[in-house]
Amino acid sequence: MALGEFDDWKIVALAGGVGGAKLAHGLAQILPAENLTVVVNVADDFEQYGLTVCPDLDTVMYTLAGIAARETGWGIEGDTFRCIEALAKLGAPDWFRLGDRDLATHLARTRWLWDGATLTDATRRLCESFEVRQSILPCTDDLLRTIVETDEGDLEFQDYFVRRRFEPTVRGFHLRGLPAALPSREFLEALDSADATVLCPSNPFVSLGPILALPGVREKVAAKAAVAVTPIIGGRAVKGPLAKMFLELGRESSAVEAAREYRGIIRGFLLDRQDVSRKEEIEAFGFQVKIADTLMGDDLQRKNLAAETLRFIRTGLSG
Ligand code: FO1
Repeated sequence: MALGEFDDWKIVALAGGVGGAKLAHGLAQILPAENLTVVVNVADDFEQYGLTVCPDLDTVMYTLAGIAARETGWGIEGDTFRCIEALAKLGAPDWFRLGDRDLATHLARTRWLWDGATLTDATRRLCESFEVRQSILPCTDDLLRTIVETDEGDLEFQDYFVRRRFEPTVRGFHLRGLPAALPSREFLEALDSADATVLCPSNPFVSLGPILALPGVREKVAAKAAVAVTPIIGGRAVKGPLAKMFLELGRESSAVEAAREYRGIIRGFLLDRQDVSRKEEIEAFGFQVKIADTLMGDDLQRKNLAAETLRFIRTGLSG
């Protein structure tokens, strides 16, 4: 790839958990740091031991800092778990595995929030400490929480996802905090100054859904070039419960159904090579479709997919 091919471009990436962080890392490898803003889901944040835990923000931050745990994608590589083990001995909950160094992040953030900082401010301070030069923004500074409606009743997101290992059958979702929650000023400004928006391969219901549900966001994203990268390859989610969610909601688990969620928002969709036979169905939504290798195993695959995504926006989108 030509050095500096995308130097004059400002991109907003919308991201959730591990899949979103990987593409954000690919974009970070090819865009000047000041030209990339990653806007992150906060609807799976929660409070544990009185601490504000923001898993998606931290996953993106640790990934861009190059310190994310390699095997899981979340937490810090090489972290120890002495505090949570001690907490378990005291009878405190240990189902959410917070590492010792990771705990420092939650302690610092919670302290700043108590002192009156916004989540945007706290995230900026953390990014400075971890030497992340790209801008990472929570999508809102207001309370926004995904509630998963299941056959066992309504569950808070991490209760469903980690404590119950996404076993309950999903019936639907709603967001606590809407319609009061607003996109942050910084998020809206980033959208205004961006050339294009990339919807990372994150769960459309529980990762990108909450960001797009904030008042005015859909319209602003749709007003410029926006593309999404498929979160489903060959009917399977690369990670997490998306395929299971589609089936439980009575839908097919496919890239077509994922693309359907972005009607009226995006102009282009990156479809995995494995799913080339579904291309026309996605084009029928009015999208341009680009076939690509969307699995991001290593740093080079992340970078290549990011470059393909930006080239698609630059040369492949009409109108
Ligand atoms: N996911 C798990 O499945 N089990 C965990 O114990 C766990 C701990 C954890 C700690 C810090 C953090 O930032 C993320 C953590 N995650 C854990 C991941 C997280 O719950 C999910 O990846 C996201 O919320 C889904 O996007």
